Amino acid sequence: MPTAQHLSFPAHFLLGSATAAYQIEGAADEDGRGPSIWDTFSHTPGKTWNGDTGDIAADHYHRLDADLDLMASLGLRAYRFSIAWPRIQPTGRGPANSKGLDFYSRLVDGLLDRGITPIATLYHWDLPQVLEDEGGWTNRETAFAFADYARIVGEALGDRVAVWTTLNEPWCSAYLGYGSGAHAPGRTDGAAALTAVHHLNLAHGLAVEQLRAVTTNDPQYSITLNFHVLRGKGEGGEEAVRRIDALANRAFTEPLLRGHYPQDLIEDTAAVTDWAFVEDGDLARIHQPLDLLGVNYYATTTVRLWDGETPRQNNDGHKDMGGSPWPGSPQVEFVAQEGPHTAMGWNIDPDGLEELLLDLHARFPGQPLVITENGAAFEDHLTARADGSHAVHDPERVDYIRRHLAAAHRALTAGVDLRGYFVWSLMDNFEWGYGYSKRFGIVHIDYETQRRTIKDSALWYQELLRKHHAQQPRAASSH
Ligand code: IFM
Repeated sequence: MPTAQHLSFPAHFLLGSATAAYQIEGAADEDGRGPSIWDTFSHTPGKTWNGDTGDIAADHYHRLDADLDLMASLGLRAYRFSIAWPRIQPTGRGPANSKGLDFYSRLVDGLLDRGITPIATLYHWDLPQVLEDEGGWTNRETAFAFADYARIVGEALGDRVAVWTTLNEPWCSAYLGYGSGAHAPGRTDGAAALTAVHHLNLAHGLAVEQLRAVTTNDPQYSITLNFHVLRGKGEGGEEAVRRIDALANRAFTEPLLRGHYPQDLIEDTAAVTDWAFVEDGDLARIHQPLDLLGVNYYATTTVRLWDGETPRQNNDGHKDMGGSPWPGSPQVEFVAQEGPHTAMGWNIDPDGLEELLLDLHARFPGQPLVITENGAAFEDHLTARADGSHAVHDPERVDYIRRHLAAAHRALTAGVDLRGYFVWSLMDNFEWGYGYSKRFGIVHIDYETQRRTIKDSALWYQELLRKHHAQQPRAASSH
């Protein structure tokens, strides 16, 4: 197994792992949780692989203590999880459901008791279905409902959570949810997708305002974006990159970090929308100081301008469900990436991560960054040992994580203010439209028995964590 010995990060650097509520919790109908758009979507025939749903998932809701012990046994000192809005407000509005809050309070306390820093994401895609029935993220009111939800959660956990992330990958929520139809709620309307982009950005700003007003432990505030690292091909490659960069990256970074939408984005999408959904004052509210910018990175994307004659290639790494996640840019073609690939069909390119970090550092000097997701799905095989225990030998995942950590380390050495790395994911889980067919975990889940098996990648990570933490004492529990 490759050694972790040569990767040495600064003592304050957070090394952790990440999950999301709908992907692991299960207990979809318990303790007052209301339905989310992912319940509706996954229960709709043809939307997910094999008709899989998150009804049971990794049953984390019922196995909280054992999973916390598992994290501690791996030596984790930081854990990024998400809070399910429909557990807190089953219909997306109104008073808090105390049983929902209690679950996350126990999770946070359980982490702190084990010396693990809690990093909470408020929204990892599970919008209460009632809000979607009123327009979802195309309805401006959803942003204000989100702010109320943020306040409720902040009042309950705002004395203990160290880092608040408002949204995870709003690109996916907007463009896959409302443009391509690959994610819940499964709409295929480019104008709706762009409207959702703005309301998600607004929701972020409003939520940070609310959190700041109620938290008491001086936490950090962040948002996580899934950046598209783009390579242009052929004559029109540069123009193709510009267009997709505007839609995928700058539609978020510019309002969030600079307080405006890019002019070229507005022009590129003029035939789709007039952007009238941006109201006076919105951009000032979106443009909040961010303590951390979360970076999710898995692969690169190659684009070129379509010649209009040969069949248009659409290899953007997402399921084709009929619509386009690229409103206003039908002339851009997504070219198949050279291998090697993961089980998702995504190319493996650690240099892309280094390039991204250096680029963000150059464009937004002084903005601290954290890698909130990086990891890989591979075809894992559970093997039985003579003593009856189990193992998963996943050298490709070890290699993937090791090489991406090395790329992060190079960026750090080059001067990027990088504060941490979170492997996706702690455990195998519901991979959205791909259901349980893709395994990203460093811990294997047997979905029949819910048995957890530590993969070789987790053992490798444990060794890295052991060496890293040898530099610093364990933080005392602070609750
Ligand atoms: O599983 C997802 C996660 O929910 C968001 N980021 C990408 C991961 C892998 O597709």
